[in-house]
Order: sequence, then C-alpha cells, then structure tokens
Amino acid sequence: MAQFPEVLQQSTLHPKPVGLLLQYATAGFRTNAQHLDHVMFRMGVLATLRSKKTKATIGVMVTASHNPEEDNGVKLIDPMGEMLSQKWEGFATQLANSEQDDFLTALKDVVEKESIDMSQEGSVFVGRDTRSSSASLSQSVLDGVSALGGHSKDYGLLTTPQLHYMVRCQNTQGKYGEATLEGYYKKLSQAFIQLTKNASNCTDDQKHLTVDAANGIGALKLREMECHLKKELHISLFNDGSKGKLNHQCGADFVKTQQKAPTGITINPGERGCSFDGDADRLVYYYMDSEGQFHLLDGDKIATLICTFLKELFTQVGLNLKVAVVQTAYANGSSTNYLEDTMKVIVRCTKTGVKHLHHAAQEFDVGIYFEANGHGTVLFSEAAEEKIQQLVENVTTDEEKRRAGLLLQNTVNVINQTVGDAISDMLLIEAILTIKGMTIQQWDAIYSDLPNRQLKVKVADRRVIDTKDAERRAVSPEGLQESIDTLVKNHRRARSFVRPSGTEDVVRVYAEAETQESADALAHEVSLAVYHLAGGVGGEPKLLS
Ligand code: 16G
Ligand code: MG
Repeated sequence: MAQFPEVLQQSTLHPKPVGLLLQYATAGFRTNAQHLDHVMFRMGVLATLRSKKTKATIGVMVTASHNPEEDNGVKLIDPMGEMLSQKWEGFATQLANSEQDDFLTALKDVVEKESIDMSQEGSVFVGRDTRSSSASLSQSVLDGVSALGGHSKDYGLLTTPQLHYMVRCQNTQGKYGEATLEGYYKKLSQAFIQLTKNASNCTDDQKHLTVDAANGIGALKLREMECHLKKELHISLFNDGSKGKLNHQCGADFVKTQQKAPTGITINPGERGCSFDGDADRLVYYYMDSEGQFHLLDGDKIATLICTFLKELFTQVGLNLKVAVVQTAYANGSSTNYLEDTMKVIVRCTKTGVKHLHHAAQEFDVGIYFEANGHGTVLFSEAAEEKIQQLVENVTTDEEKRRAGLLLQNTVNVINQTVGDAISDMLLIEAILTIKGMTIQQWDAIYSDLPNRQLKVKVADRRVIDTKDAERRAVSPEGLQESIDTLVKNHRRARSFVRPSGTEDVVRVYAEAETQESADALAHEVSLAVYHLAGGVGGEPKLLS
C-alpha cells in the first residue's frame, strides 16, 4: 500500500503524547484542546478509510459543543449524515490510542478487518466551530486526509448540523439539497416562508424572537441566514461572541441545567427566548411571566408541540402514518404521560446519546426524537415523504387537504433530518406557533412539568454502575436499585434513576416528584445511596440549600 509510508511520516508531525488514552465516547473525542492534535490527524486518516469503505463522503467536525472554550473535540459523520457507526467508534479509539510506533499496525488492522480497497478514492468534508484552537486542529484533520491520498473539502466555520447536512447532500447527489451554505439557507428559509405565508394575522410582536447563541458558531450562521428570512422573523441576537466567553453562563446546556435565563440577554415578560449550545445542535425555549418567574420549555415540550402539529395535519389529510416520539429516561414524566395517554402516540425510551434516539426513530413512518436537553429532530421515512408528495401533486386532492399537504411538505423541508439542529428546530417551532396562532404560554400549558432535579456524584470508578432498561434501572452495584426503589416510595409521583456520564467523570442522578422540595430531597437521598454503594469520593453529597 503505497500510502502507508507517507502516513507514517506525516504522523510524526502530529505526535501522540506517550501514555495518553482517550475514548470515542457518546459524541466523539472531547478533552482539553492541547491533547488533541494527534487525534485530529488520526481522525482525518480514519475518515478517509471510512470513505474508501463506504464509497461515500464522510464528515469530520471539530467542536466540543457545550464544553468550555479551552476544550475541543471531534465527531465523525457517516454517509447519510448520521453519527459514525458504533463498530467504527472502536476503530477510532484504537487509532487514537496507539503509540507512535504502533500506529501503522493499528491502521493496517482496520484496513484488514474491514477489507478496505485502498485504491478506492477517499472524500472527506471538514467543518469547525469558533474555538480559538479549532483552526489548527481542523488543519491537522486535513493533513490526515491528504496523508492517505484522500480529497478533502474544508468548509471552515460551520455549525455541527450544517456539516451533517452537507454530507447528506453530497451523498444523495443533491437530492437532499445543495451541499453549500447558500443551499442550506435557501432550503430552510424558503420552507419557513412558505409555512408562515398564510398566517395573515401575525403581528410584528409575534414575529419577534430573542436568541442566545452561547457566544458560539450559531451566532455567525444565524446572522448569515437572516437576510434569507425576509423579515418574516425578527431576531434579537444576544451572546453573539463579540464579548462574552463561549458557553459561559449562557447557552442551552446552562439554561437547562441551571433552570434559569442566560446572562447577557434582555427579555420582557411574555416574550419568547431561546438558547443554542456552542455548536448549535441543541435548542431550548423560555419566557419570563409577569411576576418575573422563569419558565423553561425543553426538548420534551418541543417534541410535544411538533407531535401535536404533525398529528393534526395527518388527520386533516387523512394519512395513516405510524408516528412515534423517542425520548430518554430524562424525559419529564408528565410529557410521557401526555404523549401516551392524551395524544395516544407511541413513545419509546432509549439510552442517552443522539445515535440511540436516531436509530429508534428510524423504525417509524415519522419518528420525532428529542432529548430533554434540547437535542432532536424529526425523521420521515421515504414512504411517508412519498405519500405527502403524492397528496400535493394529485389533482383530485381537494383544496383544504392540499393546503395541509403543502404545510406537511414544507415542514419536511424546514427540518434537518440528519441530526438535531438548533436553527432548523427554531424555524419549525416559530412556524408552528405562527400557524397555530399560539403564544409561548399556551404552548407551555399543554402539560405541566413535574418538578425535577439533576445532581452529580463523584465516585472512584463510575464504571461500577451498570444499567438496563434504557438506563432506568441499575444492575450494579448490588443493592443500589433496591435502595432507589425504597427511597422513591417515600415521595409522591416520584421517579429516580442513576447512570454513569458518557462525557464527564461523574455519576448522574435524576429525580422527579410532585413538588420541588420532594424532587430535591429524593435526588439528595439517591446521591447518598450512590456515594455509599458505588465508591463515592470526596465529601458526602450535601442537600441543596
Ligand atoms: C452528548 C450527547 C448528548 C447526550 C449527552 C449526555 C450527542 C451528539 N451528544 O452531549 O446526546 O445527552 O452527551 O451527556 O450524542 P452525559 O453522558 O454526560 O450525561
Ligand atoms: Mg452540541
């Protein structure tokens, strides 16, 4: 294989710190940016191999999402815009961790195991977020691609979901859209304008939305997109990166975990606000009521709103499609009850991590998936998309049905089906609220969240916790689940579970109950159980004051 000596030589320019071990986790590699140069080079190499194997373009995104500015990370994107296959996650870890002298052997091992034809062309798309370390790290990815003789296209600054979109466009020969930023903006904004154009009674106030872009890439891209929206949406952009620090006291993750408004924004009572995360693949909404009380509308509320809207349209056009909502154990119990009991839709629960939800959603005609943290999208099967198209094109369809059919068609087009996309999800929600003439308070009132609390516990080795039933029950350590069951019984309408984090060295505890005091107390009690039964380190968890 003619390329191997070149790869080996180039890899010495991106040396691996001896002994450093990293893992391709829930969302790729993520750690302090200083430790990532060799990982980036090697992921460029791996993406080229993956491209040769799949005979398609592969994406490599340099970002650490909602992590602090000094971190960075990398995610690989498979041909249809989905996350890297799980089998290859193992190869990614293997390549990233092999010491300099073993790198070639590790590489050859992948080639052999996957029977890769090295004479096949390799094609890789690369994108990066706004972190100061991202430019040089993405250059290392490009070096890795060229070392193996692959072709690359460097998109420069992109949101993560934009890169997923580009990859899918490229591999569907433009059927999904044009693989350019312009193509992305046009596709989404035209669909948004079509969706909202008949909602005649929409006032300027209703068209106004405050956006917190987490001082990240979403701000730049939203600015670029604004002119395409033709003033149909009036955006006040805050935390646009001009002064604040990335993800610091702002962004979707901060708002969701702290359950409070981001710093750096001004929002009047009753007005809609939303927050992106650092790479713009998560979105949460909120408002302040007249008493100054903060109200959060998270991924569960978003899924419910979208589900309501789609179900109504399917009924109007008489389409009988299998619709499901996919959630994780973090979904608020009220949302699950509402979806199952009132809306009568199928609800599935998967493990945390977008890839799990995405795969589960693919099993339905229409799979709406959202994590409570605001990451999610809607997947339409090919058959469902075809049925919608036939309905619109069929000359015998009556006017009312055609109108609903067109709304469905534009809904499909405004959605980025490759992965959760804050910009696309935001446009969809804005369109739904406009079409339904709904305020954010009315949306919030669809169901009431059960009070909940999330805590972290530090333990010596979080791998001692093993879970089953989509992380809702702990299998080990012994006695932990029994303790949780007993503690839950002492609270009304309560539920609690624990799981080892996939991104941080902690065990996460979730509890919900009828009152906030009760949810707080239960979360604390369960934290103590984890601390004592799973090897807690540091001081005992304290009750929140
Ligand atoms: C990552 C995942 C997200 C998940 C979170 C859980 C992707 C793109 N992102 O951010 O889906 O909710 O990890 O973090 O898969 P945790 O394991 O630390 O709780
Ligand atoms: Mg993110």
